[in-house]
Amino acid sequence: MSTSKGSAAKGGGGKKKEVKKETKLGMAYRKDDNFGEWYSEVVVNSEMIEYYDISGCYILRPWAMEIWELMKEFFDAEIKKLKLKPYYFPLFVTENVLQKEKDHIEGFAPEVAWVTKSGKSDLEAPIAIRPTSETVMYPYFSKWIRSHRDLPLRCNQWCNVVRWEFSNPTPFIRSREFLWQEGHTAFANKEEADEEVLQILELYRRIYEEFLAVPVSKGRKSEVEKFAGGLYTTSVEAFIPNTGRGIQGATSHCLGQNFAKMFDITFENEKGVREMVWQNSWAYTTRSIGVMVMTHGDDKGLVLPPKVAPIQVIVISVPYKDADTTAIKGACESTVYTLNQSGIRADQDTRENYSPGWKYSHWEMKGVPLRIEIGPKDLANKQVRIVRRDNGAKVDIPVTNLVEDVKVLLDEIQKNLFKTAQERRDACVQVVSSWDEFTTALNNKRLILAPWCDEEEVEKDVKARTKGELGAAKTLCTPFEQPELPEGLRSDEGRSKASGAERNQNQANQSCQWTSKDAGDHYSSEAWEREYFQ
Ligand code: 86X
Repeated sequence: MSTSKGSAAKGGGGKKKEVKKETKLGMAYRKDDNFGEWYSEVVVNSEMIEYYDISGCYILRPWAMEIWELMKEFFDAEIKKLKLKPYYFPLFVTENVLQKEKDHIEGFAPEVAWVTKSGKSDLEAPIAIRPTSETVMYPYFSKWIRSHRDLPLRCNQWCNVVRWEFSNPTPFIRSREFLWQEGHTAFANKEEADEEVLQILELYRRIYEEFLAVPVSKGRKSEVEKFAGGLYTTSVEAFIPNTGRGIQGATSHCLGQNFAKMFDITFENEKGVREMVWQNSWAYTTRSIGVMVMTHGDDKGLVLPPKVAPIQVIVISVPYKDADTTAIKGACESTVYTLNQSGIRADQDTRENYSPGWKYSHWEMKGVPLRIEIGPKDLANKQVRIVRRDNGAKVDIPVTNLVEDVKVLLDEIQKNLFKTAQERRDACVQVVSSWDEFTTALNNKRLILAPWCDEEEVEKDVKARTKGELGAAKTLCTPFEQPELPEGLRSDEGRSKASGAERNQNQANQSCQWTSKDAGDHYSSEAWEREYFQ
């Protein structure tokens, strides 16, 4: 069992279920009773995570790393088509270079971790561990880019980064060290940069929706929530119904020419004139795994979408007394073999010291999409029994149809998980048009779609006014897909001297913005909050 290290671990009120005695398996907490404890328990019991003796650091076990690898495989193949090249830049950065970006680093400074010693002696100067790699990479962009022929420059690296967060660490969601890919690109003009921002954002949407089966909304960040070092920020935003909080899934920035100025990244154009490059940067992290766990997991544990399941089908023999165990074993083996041959990730649990019932619970806990049971009756009938993890449905299928039927089932599970998650999220959506509706919806854990003027002052006012025990309102993004706005909210009639929040209500004149309670995340909010509210 996990300790209560998880963020949402507090909150109480969770009733412990009786843990099955003979097996020591099963979940002690229910998802709807105590979401925080439930989450900690799922990630540990499914063998994704092991807690570590440094707060905010976690061991990622194969069950998590294999999911990460599957996503990585997809993403790498896609960005290769966009001519991205793999790089690896060092983990360390000198204080001097880190300070080059000082305008943006100020708010983040408390999160930077430093190495100050080797052995017993102090280093001449402390060295920072990368919290992100702009300052590590861009001095070399400046060196490598000379002429328009050197553009575009497109690099991607898969690595770890460290941000020494102080609030509520949560496995995958908010950890002090995490894995990500960071893409950094430079172009000769803004149009090419703009195009790439959206190409990458679409890949992020596909990772979430097609692989993790998590519905997300694509959109543009507000001026307050965007990366301050850039021109504009786009993101995919997910929503966790249990907490009523939106969560940033990934982000794709157009940096404009800000960094080109800071790091002197220029090129000579066709006419021999020096110009500054246009840059983008984009990233998604292991947080995506946590969002998937929260979205699909249930009271039996993890539920994995087939596309990211390290094992898609687990085969378990059910040898009743007096059964021909050798024949059953043989059938299990050939079932796994046949499935593997057609590219399905299947395995069998041959452990003899565990009962079939124990194995069912174990693999349910780990979220394997399909379980195949083979017993004497199945053998006699030349069939296998298949059980779905997502809805518990059981079917007997003839072995002759095995591969085809399994493929159809895996496909159905993938679609069903997405559809169910989408319905759950959509049920939380509320379109509001007044401040009263807004605060009520916020307290009801809604995902709010509100008319929004995107003025910094207004956004801060809304945050300040909603800041309380339950968590301040935080804008997620202005979705690219906009609803029809009712008459009266579209124009900017009704401007008044009212305070920010009311002004927003009156003045909202262009588009709707997703808003929910603030979850806090790796990317920005904590640091910004410190800046704005102290
Ligand atoms: C902002 C911006 C950007 C590359 C991305 O979002 C995609 C990938 N980077 C990251 N950011 C910081 O710049 C930052 C800096 C320091 Cl020093 C820090 F401690 C934390 C940070 N967090 C976010």
